[in-house]
Amino acid sequence: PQTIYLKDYRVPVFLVDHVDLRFELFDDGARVHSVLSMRRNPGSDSADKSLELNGDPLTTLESLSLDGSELAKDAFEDRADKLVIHEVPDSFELDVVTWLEPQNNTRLEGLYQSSGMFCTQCEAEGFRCITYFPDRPDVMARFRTRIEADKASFPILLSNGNDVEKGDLDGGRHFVTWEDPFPKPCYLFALVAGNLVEKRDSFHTMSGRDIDLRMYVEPRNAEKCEHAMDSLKRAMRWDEEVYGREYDLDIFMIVAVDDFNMGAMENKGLNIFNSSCVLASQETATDQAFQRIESIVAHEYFHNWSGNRVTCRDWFQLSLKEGFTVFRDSQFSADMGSPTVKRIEDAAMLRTAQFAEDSGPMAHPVRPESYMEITNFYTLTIYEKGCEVVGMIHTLLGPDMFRKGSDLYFERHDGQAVTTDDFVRAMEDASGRDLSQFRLWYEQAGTPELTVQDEYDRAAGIYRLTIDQTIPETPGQTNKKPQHIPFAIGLLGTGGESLPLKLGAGETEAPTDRVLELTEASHTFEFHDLSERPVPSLLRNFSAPVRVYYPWTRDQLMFLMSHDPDGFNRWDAGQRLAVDVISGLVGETGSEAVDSGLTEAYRGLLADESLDQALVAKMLQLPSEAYLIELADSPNVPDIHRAREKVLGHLATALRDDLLACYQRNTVEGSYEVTPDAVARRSLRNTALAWLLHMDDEEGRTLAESQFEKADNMTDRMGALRALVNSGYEQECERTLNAFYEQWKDDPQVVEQWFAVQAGSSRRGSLPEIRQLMAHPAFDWKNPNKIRSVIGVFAGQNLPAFHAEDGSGYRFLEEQVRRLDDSNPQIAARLVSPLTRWRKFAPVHGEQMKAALEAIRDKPGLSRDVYEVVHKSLA
Ligand code: HT7
Ligand code: ZN
Repeated sequence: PQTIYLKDYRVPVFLVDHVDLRFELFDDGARVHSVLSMRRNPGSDSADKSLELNGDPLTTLESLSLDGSELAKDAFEDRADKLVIHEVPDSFELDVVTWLEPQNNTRLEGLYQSSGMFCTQCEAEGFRCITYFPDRPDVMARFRTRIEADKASFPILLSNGNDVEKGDLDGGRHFVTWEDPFPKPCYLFALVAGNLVEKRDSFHTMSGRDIDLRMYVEPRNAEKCEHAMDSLKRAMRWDEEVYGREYDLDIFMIVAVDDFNMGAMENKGLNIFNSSCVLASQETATDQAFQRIESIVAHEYFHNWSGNRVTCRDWFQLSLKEGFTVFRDSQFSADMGSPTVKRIEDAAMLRTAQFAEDSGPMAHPVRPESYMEITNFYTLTIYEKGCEVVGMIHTLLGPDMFRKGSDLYFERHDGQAVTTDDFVRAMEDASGRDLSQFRLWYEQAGTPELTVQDEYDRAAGIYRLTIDQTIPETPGQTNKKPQHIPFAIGLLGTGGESLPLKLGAGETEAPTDRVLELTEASHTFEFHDLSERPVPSLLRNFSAPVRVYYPWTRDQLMFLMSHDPDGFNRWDAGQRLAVDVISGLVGETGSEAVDSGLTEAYRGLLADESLDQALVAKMLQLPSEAYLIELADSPNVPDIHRAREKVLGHLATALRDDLLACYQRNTVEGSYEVTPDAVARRSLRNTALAWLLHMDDEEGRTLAESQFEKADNMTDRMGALRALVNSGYEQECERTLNAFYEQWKDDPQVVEQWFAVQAGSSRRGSLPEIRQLMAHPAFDWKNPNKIRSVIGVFAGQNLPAFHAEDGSGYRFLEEQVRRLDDSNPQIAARLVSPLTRWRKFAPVHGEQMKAALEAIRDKPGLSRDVYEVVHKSLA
């Protein structure tokens, strides 16, 4: 496969002003008529008379005419993925007819069928599977789309924009024509045809317009739309209030489909969602799912400005829209719930998974320099690190200047396809700040490492912090330059009070919170007028996506856990303490004691009702196995698993009474609500239950069974089920799993949760059990959600089984990737990910992981998607 380089970017030679599409949808395929009004780009420097359009080998070209005359066979070349017309005038109309087979499209890109309905997925390069087109985001055109289909089977026909015409046709068929007034890249094109129910609502905008809001779902899901619709309205209001952005079309539509490669897609005016990311009812979705839906609905809606009105010049700029939009949806979720908890969740995910990506063979900058298959670059680095980069600009500029910058960005670039550099320039121009060094965050891959040393000069009353910065090598990048890092800190006195941070000797008034700006490889900061040695609170609120090394003592960590006014650092101190305790037990086989400090710290958390219960719920979660693995050198996963289980077992035994009391105290009265307090209470109860069942406590078992029976919501039902699945109560677990399945077998989203709770359990998810799940009638190789909930969860969450000493977990994944590579290469490439870090693991594991990668590499006809991941991992 060919590598595409950013340095080779050239402006398009031909532009498309208008696209007129006509889709004829049939049972055995679809015919697409496309009329493109094209003209030479005055800004291009090519004197070449030929025109190149992108296409796909699975699409058949039926006819091709230029300005009304059918082109002779020798006037063009129909290569597998390209159509080259040898000579075209400077301005012309091109008529293309293609034939596709959506019913056989298992890749789920372009036009395909899901549960009998037609739908599209065009980002990143799916439009070329529908018709020949200059499929690149800097070609923006106005689209008019006519859809024709059987009226009884497909009463609903949707596309972008406004419906301008509809009517009946012969043979029981009908049509609807849609017109989108906003020029857009073809990746934002969408079409849906199906037998769907419509849920309507409306939104009154800040300028007084009424927007028609519509959700389309399969009839069985009619009662699961309310939460998404409410989330949408909250997001629309929030974007007006916080960013001054109003919705532009008269209609905004959301469609739910079962078969979808990712979470959702922001097509102009017609967002398409994976059912699992939009449908919810209290009986079928957990609190986490409710929160995820709110944030994804908001994310896709926010793209209307950050992505659609202002889009990417090329796919190297993907983070321009994704990083900024994740930042916007994180701000939104923080405003809707608990900002500290949201920050903890984001940072935990980043430190576990994005840091791993950033130190592995697929590490790439937020603005990559090259790729083979762009779908492999929808990564945590582009999304989450990209979000952190925007967040650091927000921290450096402050909220008011940041808003001025975003206003300028939207105003300056409305209707354009631009670069991350344009975004940074708007921020600079609005604020007057120089962000030239900051741009390295977009260019250099790898997670910066900060080593912090301190000394206290009692006689002078000065506390010195020295911070050294290094950025590790990543593929293709050595000798990195220091980056511009906002480093938020505070200092605490022995009584827990926040001390003034006086950076100069003469400073009288000083804040107790400061953002230090690191720009050099090493900095020393002096804090004056300190009568005692303070305890440092470093990188408050996780102000930059970096690793911090400082030799905290366990006493300091326990102190910060209970005194730091920064909620994030309270949580972080608890995590560091637990990591230290668990790491100390890895590989030990005797009956080493677990530090009583950790037990007492947790006892304090369980008992203190004056604390923010949402924060307590987070603090009670032990560091995940994935995070412990990420922190370790040459990790032995089964050893890490055993050490963590040992600590959990010890805590559960020592804190039994506290856990029972916590369980009883946090019963949520009244009707189900997804408020931060109710979510925290359910989380606390379910954590207490999980811990009790971890040591097979009889009272815990009774509580779990009764909670499962009586629950009026999925959070509690799933909490009880998960606790039983991870306990030694095999019969009770079996009975409950069966009862659960019997009750919910007709609901695919619930069945996915049923698969996942088993596949992710080290007690229930042995390889033979995983194979049984895959042989279950509800498992479906064509449905990405089922693949993710069994194979993805096994390899990503059931770590001791995946990393079994005999290598069976790796061989299993190899087998599944090879199988999926033919039907859905995007999903296959994503599944390879856990194998890619083979070099990190102890050789006994690493060599077996490498062998699995080699076996995948050697599969005949390997897709470009999997090829790229495997070859880069083995390089
Ligand atoms: N912008 C959307 C990306 C997306 C996608 C990319 C590749 C293949 C399938 C896909 N489905 C959706 C999602 C988002 O970030 O909003
Ligand atoms: Zn997005």
